[in-house]
Amino acid sequence: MKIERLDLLHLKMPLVHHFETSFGRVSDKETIIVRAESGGLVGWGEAPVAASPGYSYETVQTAWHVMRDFLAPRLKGVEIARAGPIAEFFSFVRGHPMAKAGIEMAILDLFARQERKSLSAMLGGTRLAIPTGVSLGIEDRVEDLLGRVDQAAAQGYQRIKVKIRPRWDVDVIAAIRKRFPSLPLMADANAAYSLADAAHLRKLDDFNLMMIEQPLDHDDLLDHARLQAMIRTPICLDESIKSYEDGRRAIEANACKVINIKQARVGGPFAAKALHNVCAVKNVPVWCGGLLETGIGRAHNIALASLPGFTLPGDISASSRYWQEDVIDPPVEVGAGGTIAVPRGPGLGYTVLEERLQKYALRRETVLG
Ligand code: OSB
Ligand code: MG
Repeated sequence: MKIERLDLLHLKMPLVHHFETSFGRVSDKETIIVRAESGGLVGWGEAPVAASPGYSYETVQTAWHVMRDFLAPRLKGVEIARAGPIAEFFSFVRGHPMAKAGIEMAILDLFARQERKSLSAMLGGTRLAIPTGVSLGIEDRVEDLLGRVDQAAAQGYQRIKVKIRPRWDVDVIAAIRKRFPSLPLMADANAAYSLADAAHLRKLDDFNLMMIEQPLDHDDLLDHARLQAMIRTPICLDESIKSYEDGRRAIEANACKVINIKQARVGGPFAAKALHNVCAVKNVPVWCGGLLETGIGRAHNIALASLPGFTLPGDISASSRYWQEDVIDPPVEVGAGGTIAVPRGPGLGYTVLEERLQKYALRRETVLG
């Protein structure tokens, strides 16, 4: 297959509720949708970058630049033999995993449509439905967060993750545990602490958390290994795992007991699958994380989470938890048991609503063809 045309769309979509983490609050999600064309078929991907470099160094501007000026030209006239790690063509570009992932997803979708298989089938997924959870941001008042936990539990989510940061941590978790003694609960610090906070973080051991996600620096493994030796709560890494190799090293270094796999963060669906495979061999449980994706990135995440090693509920929630109107039809829905059905149709398995993309697009450019 040759990619005949590649288009980028910069979207800005209003969130139904603001989302606050230790690095800031957002009320809109900016993202890049990738549209790839070949042989009369269209494939879709998403580079779920943000407007600002808070979670990672990649932003809409850097990903646009890297895709337009380096990655897309590399694909010109190239025959891609089969669905696989397209990101391998991109090894001449250091880093920028989200830019690479967006293109790899779109090409995987193209192959899936050509072969009339679902994304899940293309990746080797085995689940018909995936167990899922929700990620709740920092609020102005603890009462507001308790209300949102209440609502999410009633909607059936199988576990609830709350964001923490210094001064919004132990007391908040204690308040949630008091109201919901047996709720499957975890906390995500988004790199807000240092090893000097170990004694404070150890207080979280009293609350039976499933895990604490990324307590320390975004590119650290050594201090996470030290911290894990000092606390009982299992450490899950997110920001620290920027590639398959990072994941392998983290396991060897005992820097974590769980890994949050995000295909955008590790460079694409095939690197994500490889990481899932090594974690299965090493008995490290994994779950599928998210980056507030539109329905397009969300469909890719659902397919990834259908692989057998994704045993823990992830951060793939219903479209309505983020959007008034999603860019796919039907929207992603969570059933009463806290599961999402894995679509069986070819490719994404959802219809992309091009007029919605147009409505939320700030910019569109053909970067190949
Ligand atoms: O750390 O997992 C994270 C959202 C944006 C950036 C980082 C993170 C998150 C989430 C929400 O926790 C995941 C989602 O619901 O898509
Ligand atoms: Mg996280």
